[in-house]
Amino acid sequence: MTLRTPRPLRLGALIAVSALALTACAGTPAPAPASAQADAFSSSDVWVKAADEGMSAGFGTLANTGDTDLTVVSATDDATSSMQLHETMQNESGQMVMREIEGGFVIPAGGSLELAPGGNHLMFMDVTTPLRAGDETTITLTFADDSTARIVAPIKEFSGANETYEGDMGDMDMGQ
Ligand SMILES: [Cu+2]
Repeated sequence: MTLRTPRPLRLGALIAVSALALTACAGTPAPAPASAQADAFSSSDVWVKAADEGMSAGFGTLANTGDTDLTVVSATDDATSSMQLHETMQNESGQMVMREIEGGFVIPAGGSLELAPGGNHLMFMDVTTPLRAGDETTITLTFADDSTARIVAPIKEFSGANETYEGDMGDMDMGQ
């Protein structure tokens, strides 16, 4: 009898210690990180057009779960020596031309921005590592506050965009 009684006591002591540890943990003041733009970002169905060299483009949906607008100011991908954020506009002679968008891609608060052939897109300016259909490539977006988000995008054959971009590329070279 004398041997048994200490047991529940010890258990009780252990429980008390754990409770204290938990309290201490929860109460520890964590450094409050400024809410980064990248935290509110998500993407879906992002894909990149297959290309061995030259130009290519990335498309998909960029979404913003936050309550303020998100701005993508730049993008990179190891497969291209440079990347631009492009919009497609009709020029004075009625031709559709693409050009670097001023002010970056703005993803509205609680909304999304569609990147699609013939519209806004991530422009691979000079593919240095072949983008092969079936592979994946990693795009890094940088937001206005310097936070970043990575998108792993599948590479797909897309002949339609090829036709569109051949004409656009000529216009862009001339506009340079
Ligand atoms: Cu473009």
